[in-house]
Amino acid sequence: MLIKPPADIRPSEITPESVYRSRRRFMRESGTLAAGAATLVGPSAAGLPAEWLAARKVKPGEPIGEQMTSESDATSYNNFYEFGTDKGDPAKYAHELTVDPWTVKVTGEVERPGDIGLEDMLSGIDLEERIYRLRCVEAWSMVIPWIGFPVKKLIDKFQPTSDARYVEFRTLHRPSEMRGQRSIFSNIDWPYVEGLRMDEANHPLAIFAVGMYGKLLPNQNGAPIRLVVPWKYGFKSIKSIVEIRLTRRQPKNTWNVLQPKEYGFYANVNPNVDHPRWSQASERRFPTTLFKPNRIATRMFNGYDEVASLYKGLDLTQFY
Ligand SMILES: Nc1nc2c(c(=O)[nH]1)N[C@H]1C(S)=C(S)[C@@H](COP(=O)(O)O)O[C@H]1N2
Ligand SMILES: [Mo]
Repeated sequence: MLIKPPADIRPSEITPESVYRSRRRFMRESGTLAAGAATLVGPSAAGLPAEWLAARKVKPGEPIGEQMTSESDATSYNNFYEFGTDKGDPAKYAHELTVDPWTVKVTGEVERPGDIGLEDMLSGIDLEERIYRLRCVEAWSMVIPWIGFPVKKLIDKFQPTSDARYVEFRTLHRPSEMRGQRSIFSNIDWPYVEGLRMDEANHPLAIFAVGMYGKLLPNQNGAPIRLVVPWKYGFKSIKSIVEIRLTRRQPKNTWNVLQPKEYGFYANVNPNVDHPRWSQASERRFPTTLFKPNRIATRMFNGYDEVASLYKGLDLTQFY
């Protein structure tokens, strides 16, 4: 299975906008899209009680002067191969996942390893909104208001040892509720895994998200907790995390294992290093239509220049 090359045409582009919209409305009303809509609300949909977020102060995000992607685009055009390979599959099928209760195992090079319930894990952690660009390796991008907190805040709670050099993250493996994991066409070695160098994980821009658009995360966006690393291609931002392991050695990461020539460990957004099958110099920024593809130039580190010092002396064409 390959991450699909940037499709410059998608259904919303070849169908006049009004027809597309009314079809979507029809599908929603007739229940075809009920999954996507339903996961936005409801007590158990996101692994945390619905009141949980309402009861917490969330520091508002700083505007970035770029148009925000609509909530409906960000929750209906997704990559989450556990639920299928089509962009619409996660919104259709992610409601089949039960995310309540949710436990995260923290293990490896930490003084205080353990299994911990999500609510306990997040107690005492301040939430903030972060309005970030998300740049998929397939050359489309969005601007999404996440709600979360720095990765470092959580990892520090478990007291990394001096041997901790990397952080590995694992997604839930539950084929009974994740139809993509049951698919005979999938060649992904589940669970989906990702990793960061310790200094990357500790960078203040790297966050765990538990919400978006002022609400708990919908399942298709990685409920109840996912990583968001805005200067890297989207596949690094692993969803629905159940295990965090601190390691001495560089962890495997799913897309690198599948196609090492095409997807690296670092995966920093880089307009100067093309994917072997397409250019990374530009991207389609949502909203995009046939008449307005909204193609914009891709920026080094996705515009987050403050991370450049992490990669001093590293040849980014070799360590892509
Ligand atoms: N577990 C898991 N995490 C994942 C993926 C996936 O297939 N499985 N897809 C990744 C890719 S390729 C992208 S672009 C982002 C998309 O996040 P979004 O759907 O919230 O926009 O999730 C990433 N995290
Ligand atoms: Mo992606």
